[in-house]
Amino acid sequence: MGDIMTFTYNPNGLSKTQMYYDPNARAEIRGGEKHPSLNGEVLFYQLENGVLIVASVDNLPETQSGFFSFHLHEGVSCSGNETDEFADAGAHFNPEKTPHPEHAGDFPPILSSGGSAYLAFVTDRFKIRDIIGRTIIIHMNPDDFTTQPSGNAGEKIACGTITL
Ligand SMILES: [Cu+2]
Repeated sequence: MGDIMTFTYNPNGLSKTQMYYDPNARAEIRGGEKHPSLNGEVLFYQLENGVLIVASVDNLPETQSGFFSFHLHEGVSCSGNETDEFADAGAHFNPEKTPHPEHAGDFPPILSSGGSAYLAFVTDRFKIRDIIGRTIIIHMNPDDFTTQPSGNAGEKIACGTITL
């Protein structure tokens, strides 16, 4: 992957990733009513052996652990209702009907540093063509990777729709 990304280091930290290639898909993440300043971007790059996912998020709320569950959900809308702002994001993307955390949509958690987070990882659990229109969700709690069906992830605090 040395080919695909460069990092620029400066005294203030690591700058946002710069890619040589345009992403194949992206999702713009926006916080819900309780977290209006929360925002982020998730980029998807189709590789030969999987999908490279690069996420940057700012203005995460302060929590004890600093970890937030991060999933790809099967629903195609960030709309919701009074009790769950992003209810229409639905369940985790799980075409194989496996238990959590073997869902295709199960991601590594986000770690906040002073409200900001950055992570990059590769998953071979889906192809980009399978996920266009679906939703990326950040939850309030860390994922315990055990509880069914969603790791006791808690409230959905931010959502974004994946577009080409
Ligand atoms: Cu989730």
